[in-house]
Amino acid sequence: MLLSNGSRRSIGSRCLQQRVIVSVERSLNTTTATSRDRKSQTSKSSRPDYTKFPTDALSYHWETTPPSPTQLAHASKFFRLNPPKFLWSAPKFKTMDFGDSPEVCFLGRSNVGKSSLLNTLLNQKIAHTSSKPGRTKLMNAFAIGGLEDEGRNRLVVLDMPGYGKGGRAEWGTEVLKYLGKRRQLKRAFLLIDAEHGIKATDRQILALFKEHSVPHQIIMSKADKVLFPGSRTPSPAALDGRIAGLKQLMEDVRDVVEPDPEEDVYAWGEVLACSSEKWIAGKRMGVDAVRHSMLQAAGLELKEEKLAKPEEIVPFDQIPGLD
Ligand SMILES: Nc1nc2c(ncn2[C@@H]2O[C@H](COP(=O)(O)OP(=O)(O)OP(=O)(O)O)[C@@H](O)[C@H]2O)c(=O)[nH]1
Ligand SMILES: [Mg+2]
Repeated sequence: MLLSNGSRRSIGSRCLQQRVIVSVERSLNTTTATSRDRKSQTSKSSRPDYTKFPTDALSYHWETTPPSPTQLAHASKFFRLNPPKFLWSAPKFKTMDFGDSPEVCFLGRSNVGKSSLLNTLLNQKIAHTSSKPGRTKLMNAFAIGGLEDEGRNRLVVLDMPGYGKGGRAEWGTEVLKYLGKRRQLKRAFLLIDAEHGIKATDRQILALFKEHSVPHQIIMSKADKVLFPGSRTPSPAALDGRIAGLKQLMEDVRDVVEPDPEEDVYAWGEVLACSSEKWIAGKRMGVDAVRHSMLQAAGLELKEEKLAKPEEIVPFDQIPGLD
């Protein structure tokens, strides 16, 4: 299946990943501690150790291969080394700046967490956020990899106003123009709140993607609210159950996003779940996978073939048994 950025996806065999559910390890045994140690260990033991959290719980790939740890590390480093620069804000499509850099945008209902995720992805509080819907009122563009458009390692990221409650009809018109006309748009990331699932307005956007052949991918935002609701540390069994619930949700999303794999060629064959707030093993949950996906959309990801060692070429006359 040929996608707009020219890459080919393997289809057919459903990539049903084996669910590796590992229990949450509780930290440190405190029985022989001195009082100072005990104090520090108590604070540590109240924080669960999620280093064995099954990272494959945060994504569902049916036509793609999950990124390798090296690719994830590369994506993380790319954004660390390339801090974002504010480019422009535009109320209307016709007032947007044009450039040739590859572009990705973040769309979704108001309050779904677009601006927060962007700040997390870009390692800077550069986009405005609020607990009230309707905070982002303009289309805001940020450049990764320098302000000058030299065509190398430069990615433009757009934070869009939300739709639905708190959104405004005129923003919808402008976003629609953008989706229909923007040549540089390599992938639209549609955020769906993991707690609330797909709504009617999301389905309308999905229909627009289809109508305008926009490459798109679903991101389940605020996954912490599903996996770690409340302040109590979940028991391993409770966490396992919630992980299974999230997986099911992602599978259900697939059926809405890509009911016909032959026809819906612009739907990227994976769903990623993440959180802008929850940390696991020193990283924000699922965020590097989203970074990798952004780079991949722009052709800037670490290509796996670069990692492979060149194969040794055996001359024909030295192949055993071919005398
Ligand atoms: N628990 C949790 N809360 C989040 C997360 N991401 C965002 N929030 C909260 O959700 C609220 C809305 O976040 P924003 O990033 O402003 O949402 P938005 O989609 O940009 O909203 P609009 O600009 O109004 O369209 C804020 O109170 C955030 O703190 C997350 O991953 N987990
Ligand atoms: Mg916003």
